[in-house]
Amino acid sequence: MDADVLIIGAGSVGMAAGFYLARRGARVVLLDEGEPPHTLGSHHGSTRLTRTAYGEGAAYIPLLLRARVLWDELERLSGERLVEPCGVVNLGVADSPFLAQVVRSAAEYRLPLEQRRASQAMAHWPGWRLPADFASRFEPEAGVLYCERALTAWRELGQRQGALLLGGRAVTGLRAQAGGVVAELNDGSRLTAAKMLVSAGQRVAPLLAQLGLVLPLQRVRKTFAWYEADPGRYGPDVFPGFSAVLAEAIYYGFPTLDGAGLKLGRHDGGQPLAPGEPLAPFGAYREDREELDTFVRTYLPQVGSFIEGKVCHYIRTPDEHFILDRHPEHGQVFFASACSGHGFKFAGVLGELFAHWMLDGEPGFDLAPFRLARFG
Ligand code: PYC
Repeated sequence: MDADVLIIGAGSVGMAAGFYLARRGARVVLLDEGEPPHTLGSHHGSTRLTRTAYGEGAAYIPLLLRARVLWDELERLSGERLVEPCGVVNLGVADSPFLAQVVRSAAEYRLPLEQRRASQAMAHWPGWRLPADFASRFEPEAGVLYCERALTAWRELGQRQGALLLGGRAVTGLRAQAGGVVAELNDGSRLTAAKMLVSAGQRVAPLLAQLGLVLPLQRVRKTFAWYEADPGRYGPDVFPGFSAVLAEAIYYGFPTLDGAGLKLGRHDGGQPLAPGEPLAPFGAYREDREELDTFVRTYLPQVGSFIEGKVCHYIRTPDEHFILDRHPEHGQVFFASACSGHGFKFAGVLGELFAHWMLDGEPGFDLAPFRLARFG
């Protein structure tokens, strides 16, 4: 065998898993089509939100509590600043299901949460202009993650523990055999391993199809952009990261960090893409700029001019919950997919979880809500 564990896709979850597996003494080989961190997957764009009072559902919270511990540990181990502790405010109409779930999560897990009506929120954060029926749910212990720095930290720490990262490699064929897996690569070589984690973003569905599994995934093109913003009004000391659930759309954003400008993206919507289809550049669609500018003009009137926009993709499941599973017939094959645009904050805990699952036989968390079988 060339490795104890082969990881296909060294993006957020794959790179983290490589580190946690190598730290446990496993012989790990990671394959990636690019040289991560890169812009081909779901880990670029500088920043991601991290939140624990989770509007997406209570099933995520045990994972998020562990994730927080691991982000702090990764900062210590790497000596890099990875977390900006600016808090995150969730905005929307007061009785929206998302805000209600944030409040329930905070109550159940005793997480600090500050609740304000629209007028109170605007007095507290004068950068916002909110409709009168809006409310804010502010989680002071939440914040912003520096995503590419985190990838680099896992990569360097994993390599120091002996993990082998092979960039520029695509898998052209995949087979499960007694006691292991075989991967054929685009350079004509083959790799064998006892176990495998498939965490290759848009490639997960086509790769697992070779092992007889159908995943109900949709890839979508997404956009985000930076705008000029006064740090005195929109910097991390005075303006938290945010999610804004409107009747017609969901937006998220970040304070201006290191002078980069306020970053804004739309979470829902996007243009459907086939696996492998190139991403049209920012500005290729009229709405790329229009929907972000409209949000800024309406809700953040003191934010200045557009600076630049970028594109990325989400891989979505129909219910927008993750798929974290093990092949029902080939138990040596594990897969993590379709974090549906809200997964980066979980990368460390998922990497650790897969390391435990592959080495000890147990993931250590209840993964029933994230199993592929829920789609029938
Ligand atoms: O915080 O999970 C998040 C998020 C959603 C979209 C972008 N970030």
